[in-house]
Amino acid sequence: MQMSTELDFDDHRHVRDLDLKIAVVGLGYIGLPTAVMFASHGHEVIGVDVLPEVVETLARGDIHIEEPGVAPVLKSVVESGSFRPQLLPEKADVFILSVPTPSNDDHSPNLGFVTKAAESIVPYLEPGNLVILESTSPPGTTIGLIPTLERSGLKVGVDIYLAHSPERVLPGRILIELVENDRVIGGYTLESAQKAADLYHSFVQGRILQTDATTAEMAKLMENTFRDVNIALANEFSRIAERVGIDVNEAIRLANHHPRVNILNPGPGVGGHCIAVDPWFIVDSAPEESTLIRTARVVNDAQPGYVADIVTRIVSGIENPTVAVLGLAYKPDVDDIRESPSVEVVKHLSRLGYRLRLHDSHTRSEVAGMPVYGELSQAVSGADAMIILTDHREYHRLEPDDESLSGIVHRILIDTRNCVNPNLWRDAGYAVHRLGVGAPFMVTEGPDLD
Ligand code: SAJ
Repeated sequence: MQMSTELDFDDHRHVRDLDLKIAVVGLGYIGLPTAVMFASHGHEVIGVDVLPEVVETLARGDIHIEEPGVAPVLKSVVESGSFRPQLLPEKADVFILSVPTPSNDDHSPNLGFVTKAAESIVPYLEPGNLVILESTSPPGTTIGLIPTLERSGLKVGVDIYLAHSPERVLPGRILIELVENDRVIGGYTLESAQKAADLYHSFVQGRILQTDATTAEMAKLMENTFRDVNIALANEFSRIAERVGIDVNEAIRLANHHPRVNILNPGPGVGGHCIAVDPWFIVDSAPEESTLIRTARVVNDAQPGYVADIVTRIVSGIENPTVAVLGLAYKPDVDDIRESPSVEVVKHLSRLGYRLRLHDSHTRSEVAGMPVYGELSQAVSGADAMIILTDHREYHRLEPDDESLSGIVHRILIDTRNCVNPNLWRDAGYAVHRLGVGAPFMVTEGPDLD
């Protein structure tokens, strides 16, 4: 079906009076905030999760994820009875599937959770129901659910409505972005798209953009692929900068003054469950056409090893060096260390035989069998070098004479996130090495003509 019209609503109709019963299947980082959002906007919401401990925690009004702002809303919707977590679905007007779509080891998409979620709602489907897939999915996944849904005896597009509405919110800002971001809705039919658009108007204040389901799937994948390719370009520029002897950060800052250029930032790699995964869904769908996308993935995946090589060069003169690793989360100011490039760097350094002391005040997990210290002084004490891998706000604010750094043995700082002011640290006696900076990049004195 071709639906090229982009219908958007100038009047943000808030259809609180719809008062629907909505079952949200999958109560993770996206499903839970979405469910409580609907529950706090006039709908009756059933939250479904296969994990009993998640259901029990939520039923008490407690939360199992860290995401600003969600806990108080959850508490109030549990208390008011508009949100009910449970293990199995039940009859409802709308079913929203919000389950993970991970990659297999060979990077092929693993749609097992989506299939199971779709199967789980089949016994409860009734004429007039709307089914929405929110999980980020390879092109064709939504319409691929039709045979499963039709096991209910109902015809999709005739008896029930089907749409894809990819989430596109940023962890750490989910509640804000659910409301403010524009939302793409892909319908199997025009009517399906319209029904889903009406529903999301309950809380979305951004524009609602309608299209067909497969285009919506691709639009979401293209957003994250755009970012991945752009970060790969920045990482490649940083290697080139080291070779030609310039500061890549300075060059990027200058290039971005061009009104149509926006280069992203180099770093130790790309983490999270989205940007490093989604491009592979496109590669899997069209391998021969995806050479650039595949290459970008390879460049970004190689970055932790590249950073480990830099460390090796820098500490090579020190016997049995101990390296303090600053920042393990996959991005600044979050606690999430899954798929984190910092963890990959730690594994590389550990394989190379270095003694490591890890710091991250946002997470208390173990990494590669090593404790993660919450106090910086614990990690730095006795270290021969420090490396910043995640640009948590606290590292930006760190000063070389900070009490927590007094236990460092050799004053060596490696900054992979353009986090510190190098002159400040050099003045304090530190040897500062920055990713993407080849020395020397500026002649500060005139040539000696004697
Ligand atoms: N990174 C860089 N350099 C940069 C920007 C990011 O190295 O210039 C790294 C980060 O350190 C991190 C990784 O990329 O390791 C990804 O972080 P991110 O903040 O760019 O994105 P995510 O994965 O937290 O969330 C993305 C978002 N997508 C886009 O910005 C296009 C979000 O809106 C999506 O909802 C989310 O993926 C998703 O669920 O798909």
